[in-house]
Amino acid sequence: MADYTLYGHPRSGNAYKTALMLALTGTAYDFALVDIAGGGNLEAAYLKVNPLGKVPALRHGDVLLRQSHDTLRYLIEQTGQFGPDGWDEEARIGDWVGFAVDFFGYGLARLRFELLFGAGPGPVFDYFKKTADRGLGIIEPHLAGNEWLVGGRPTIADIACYPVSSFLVDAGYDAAEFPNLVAWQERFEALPGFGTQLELMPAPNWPPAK
Ligand SMILES: N[C@@H](CCC(=O)N[C@@H](CS)C(=O)NCC(=O)O)C(=O)O
Repeated sequence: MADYTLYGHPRSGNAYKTALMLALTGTAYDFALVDIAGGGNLEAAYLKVNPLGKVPALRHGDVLLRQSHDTLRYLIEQTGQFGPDGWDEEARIGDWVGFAVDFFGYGLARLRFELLFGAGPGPVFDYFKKTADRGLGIIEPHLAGNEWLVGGRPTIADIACYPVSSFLVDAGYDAAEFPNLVAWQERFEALPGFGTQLELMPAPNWPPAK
């Protein structure tokens, strides 16, 4: 049994952030599948782990974390990897960790959800597309002159942003229009320990047959 247990599901971009941080830091973990697609996150057993009924959760001994970004910061402390060098970098990393929520979480992730699991194109899709477009309009030019989001090396800024960025095509975009983002994704995917959502959070019968 590993010291860490990750509760998650391969549909979840937020759980993928934690799974990537564990994998990229070489931290062994047991994976506990929470069936968010079937409502398992709202069952009593899981609500004892996370009363908010969301994934991820990360257990490490007596420590129980229920916010993906806390898991990233906690694992910096535990492993000494992917962290900032000083307060200025910490603040810039915070910008991108926030960006991952504000523009990718409420943009790309919603579009992909609508197209794959929701109502498809329509007013909800159009509403979130404005946010997704704004986000892509911020990150694409930033990556024109930067190999990594902050400080010239991979940090939790990249780990926070990569998961939902990988939904680009499923969210209805043409990857060819975002060459800097795609080049950054390729650099990220070449990091030792990288795995896909399904590799890091295996689930039988996922994705569902269409
Ligand atoms: N603030 C949380 C958000 C977690 C979250 O939204 N998780 C989603 C999956 S990406 C979830 O569990 N959704 C299931 C539900 O709300 O029913 C974090 O960053 O960890």
